Amino acid sequence: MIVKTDEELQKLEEIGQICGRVLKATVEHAKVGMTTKELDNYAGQLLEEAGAKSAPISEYDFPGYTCISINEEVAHGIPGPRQIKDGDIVNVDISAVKDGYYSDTGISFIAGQADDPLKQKVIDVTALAFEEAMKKIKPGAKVSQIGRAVFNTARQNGLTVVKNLTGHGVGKSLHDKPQHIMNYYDPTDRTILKEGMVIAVEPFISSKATLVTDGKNDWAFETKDGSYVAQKEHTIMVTKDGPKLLTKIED
Ligand code: M2C
Ligand code: CO
Ligand code: CO
Repeated sequence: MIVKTDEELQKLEEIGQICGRVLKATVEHAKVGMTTKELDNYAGQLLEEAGAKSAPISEYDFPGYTCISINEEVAHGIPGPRQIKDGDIVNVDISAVKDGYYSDTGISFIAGQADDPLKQKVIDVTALAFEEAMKKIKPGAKVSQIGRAVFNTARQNGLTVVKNLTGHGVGKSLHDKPQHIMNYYDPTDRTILKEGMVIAVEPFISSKATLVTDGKNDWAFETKDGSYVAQKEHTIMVTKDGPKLLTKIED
């Protein structure tokens, strides 16, 4: 969506901060030995207390309040009986709606002690790729510059991007226009960022994989090569002064 009024911005800020706070609390609550459904119930409770509804449920009838993906599951992991283990790469992705306005945010982290330094590197480079993408965001810039920045950051650090998972517009629906914000340079995408445009930027960076495939159920996207993948996602609004991160929680 493109924000036109102060009321719209205020509603987006409200749901953005709810998603950001729920993500932070859920990550802090995650412990080795907990099941992903226990973690999801915790997030679902916080969303309800904030007066928000899970977007995956309201938009897609997804079987969970949130998406929780572990290791080979890269995205759309269904919360369930799987226990979080020491050294797992866990991704929590929170998207929710309140008063008709949507927001989306996610992060990957290592549960307990990492057994391989490459896992933390993939997470750190994902954060760096996100920051490099933010530097490209201003009215008049091409959307394709986001993907270029993400891809170059991954490549310069000896890592890959997962090419078939993308960012997207957000606001009046979870997956709004522009439909896809690539994590690589797509010269055919001539979409221009406009003032007030609301988008979810979400790099997926891997130690090796360039694609995900359908996984163990109707939802999960997975890798089959044992590689590590991390995601970082914020909902942002394009302003004259650069990106305004609606889901970021200032500490
Ligand atoms: O938009 C995402 O970040 C998720 C969608 C949840 S709906 C089940 N919040 C996403 C992740 C991966 C692929 C596409 N979209
Ligand atoms: Co998203
Ligand atoms: Co998301």
